[in-house]
Amino acid sequence: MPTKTVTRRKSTEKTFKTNDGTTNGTGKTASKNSNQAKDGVTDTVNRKEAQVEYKERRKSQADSIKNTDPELLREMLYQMVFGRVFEQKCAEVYRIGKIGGFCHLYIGQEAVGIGSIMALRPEDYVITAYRDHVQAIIKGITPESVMAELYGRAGGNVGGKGGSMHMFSKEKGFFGGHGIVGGQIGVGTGMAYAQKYKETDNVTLCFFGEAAVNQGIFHESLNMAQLWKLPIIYICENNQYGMGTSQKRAMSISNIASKGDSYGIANEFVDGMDVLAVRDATLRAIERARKESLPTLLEIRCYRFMGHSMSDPGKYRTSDEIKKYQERDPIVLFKESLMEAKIISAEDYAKIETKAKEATEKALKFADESPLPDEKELFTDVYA
Ligand SMILES: Cc1ncc(C[n+]2csc(CCOP(=O)(O)OP(=O)(O)O)c2C)c(N)n1
Ligand SMILES: [Mg+2]
Repeated sequence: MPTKTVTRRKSTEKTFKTNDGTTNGTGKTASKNSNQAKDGVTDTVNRKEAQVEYKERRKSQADSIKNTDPELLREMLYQMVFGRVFEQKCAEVYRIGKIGGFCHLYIGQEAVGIGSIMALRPEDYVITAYRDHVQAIIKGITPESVMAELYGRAGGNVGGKGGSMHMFSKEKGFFGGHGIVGGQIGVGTGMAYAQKYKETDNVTLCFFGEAAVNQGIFHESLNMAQLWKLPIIYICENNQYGMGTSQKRAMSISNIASKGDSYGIANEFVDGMDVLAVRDATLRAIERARKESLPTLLEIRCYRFMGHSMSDPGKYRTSDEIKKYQERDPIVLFKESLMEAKIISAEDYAKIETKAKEATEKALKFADESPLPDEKELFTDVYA
């Protein structure tokens, strides 16, 4: 039988008003997709198109730069460069066996974690999946303790017993590092419930990949978050692949932001190669969460430059596709925008790179010198 799919599609994708019409905090229907991607957006290999997009991003960054503190802009660039250098080193030392087990890198996605987490206050919470090294550092866990954790040493933030996927610090409000796809969405929703129950005005950022959206926990959590009006920002990092499976092959409706409409949750599609677009969208969501105690779903479109993990042979995508996205590198884009706005010079950038390399070396030295966990730690902190 020939396949015929289109006729019912409109009705599944339309937006819905919440019961009282305003409770999603936008004052209108839930969808706020002004820059919503059309069908499939950026996943065709077309270099010319990529260059045009790059120029457009530069223009929009120039506008945001005018409204942001130059010191903060420099710090954001430093953190992005540091995240990149730190993880390039992780790949290097993994290959010589200093890091064992799973290791998922964030290279290419830095703008998402840095743009959003740097918009928070220290008392706010973050919870994420296993691609967690850079996000943990931005939330305040030291690079030394992240590297030592990767090395499985006692100086790691969970004493060397968690490893790459399980960075954690209650003091810093970073609640993992979770290996079960989607598991953190339910826990994060509970964290936001606690923030509200205790009458704080703090918020939770809950990160997950696009593959987690197909899990039941995503839908159950979003329903509860809007029903109970929880101060949570769900950040779907849509890097377009779940291990070796492209989103196109796994998801019936690729417009993830619009899935918030099913639960009356305010939602936005965001360009994840543009750190300032991420920051601006997160600030809007934070305000909604703090002032009105309402959730938001952000779909942040990005791309991972490395494999799913260090053991991924990467046969499911072409090198041309990867190159196309590397041409839109979020760090290069931001650096060029800051140079054009005269916020940094070429000399400043060279200093930023040197500082990032030195900080990475310091973390490596700390990890190398940190002892293995003591034998008596074998049965502490073990719950199952
Ligand atoms: C419940 C569950 N099913 C399957 C897996 C195996 N698995 C590990 S990562 C992954 C892909 C997840 O992709 P995505 O959520 O898009 O995150 P990304 O790796 O792209 O950051 C899968 C299927 C798992 N860890 N947990
Ligand atoms: Mg993914």
